[in-house]
Amino acid sequence: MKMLVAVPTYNEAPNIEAFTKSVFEHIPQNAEILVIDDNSPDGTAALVENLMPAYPARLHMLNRPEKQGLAAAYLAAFAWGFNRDYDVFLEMDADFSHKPEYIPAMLEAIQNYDVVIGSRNITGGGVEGWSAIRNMISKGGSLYSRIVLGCPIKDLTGGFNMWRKTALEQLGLRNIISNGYSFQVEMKYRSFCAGCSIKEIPIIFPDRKYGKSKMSKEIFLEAAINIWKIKKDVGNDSGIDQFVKFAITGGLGTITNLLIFYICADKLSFPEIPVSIGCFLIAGTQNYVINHKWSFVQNTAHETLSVGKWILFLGASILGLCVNILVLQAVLSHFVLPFKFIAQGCGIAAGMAVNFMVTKLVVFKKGKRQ
Ligand SMILES: Nc1nc2c(ncn2[C@@H]2O[C@H](COP(=O)(O)OP(=O)(O)OP(=O)(O)O)[C@@H](O)[C@H]2O)c(=O)[nH]1
Ligand SMILES: [Mg+2]
Repeated sequence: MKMLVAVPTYNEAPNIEAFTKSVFEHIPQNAEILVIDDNSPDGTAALVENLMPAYPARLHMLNRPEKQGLAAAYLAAFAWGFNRDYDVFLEMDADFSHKPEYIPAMLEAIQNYDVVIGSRNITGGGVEGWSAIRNMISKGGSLYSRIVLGCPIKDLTGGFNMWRKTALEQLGLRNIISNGYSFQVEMKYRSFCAGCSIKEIPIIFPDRKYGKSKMSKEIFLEAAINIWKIKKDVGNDSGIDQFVKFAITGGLGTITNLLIFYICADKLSFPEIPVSIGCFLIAGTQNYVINHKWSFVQNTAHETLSVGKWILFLGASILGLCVNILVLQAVLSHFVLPFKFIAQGCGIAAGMAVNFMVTKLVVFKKGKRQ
């Protein structure tokens, strides 16, 4: 398998030469390195250019005009690599926190997995030279992300990861929403949701040797909030989750429906069928809004409420209404009931089953975003 090592750099002049040499010592002959430099003021790019003749056709660089963040750098690297014949991509920091010594073990593991994660949080892995506070923040951050996302990966935040090209192609890279610290979390969570096979191998992660850390309170806070956006945007909507939410939404709609029906049909003695239609329109609108905002939110994350979809939703519900009315009529004509709304309840139950299937498969059908 042919590998591309992608190395984003911003002010890594003190590290980049020794780092590049060390990586070349640990990768196969056919593997290559791509440095993505965002016009580092400290002249990182010039140092890479000086090294290029020593590694003909194996050391590449993407020069970008300004600092655009880690995610943008990696996405550019993947796009660059997709057009060439690499099978495997490795993400790596240039500051020696990701030791080149681990690359062979990762390459071995990628033979059998789609994704290989250099993990600080499994037996044999860990960090070196971090204060207790920083360690606690990092561990807490990983645990927090795992719980919020319901994702079993132990090191969600780390950036030393190897991907098969075929895995990257499944992630929907065009839809990545993170451009900071949460980028790595999002990438891994997307691979988990896409059903990729994932292997964590232990790494010891020393603090950067030279240069300044870019971590700050603001970055950390932004990442903590982003996790929720990622969950909302990427999360696998298990059919069960969706059904439970749809049922709760339907339940609320039913209460609205029955209440109006009871007042109009039972108390005011209006004819049942027109009342049922009125109930349907009101409860249907309520259901559309709640389903859009909640039950099917993962499918609608990039859409606003729209008249078109509302009509489609009501159209889908018309089917449910037809079933509703048929059942209502059947129950009314065959049973003697203390209240007519009981028959309407039966109608709603049957109509809702039809409604769910059509709503899920037609109205809130997942778009072609992946
Ligand atoms: N191209 C590019 N590289 C970046 C950017 N921000 C950070 N990097 C590089 O990405 C790698 C990881 O950087 P960060 O995630 O900021 O973490 P760090 O600065 O290493 O922080 P510490 O490890 O805590 O010192 C390093 O090689 C950085 O030089 C950016 O905006 N553009
Ligand atoms: Mg670092």
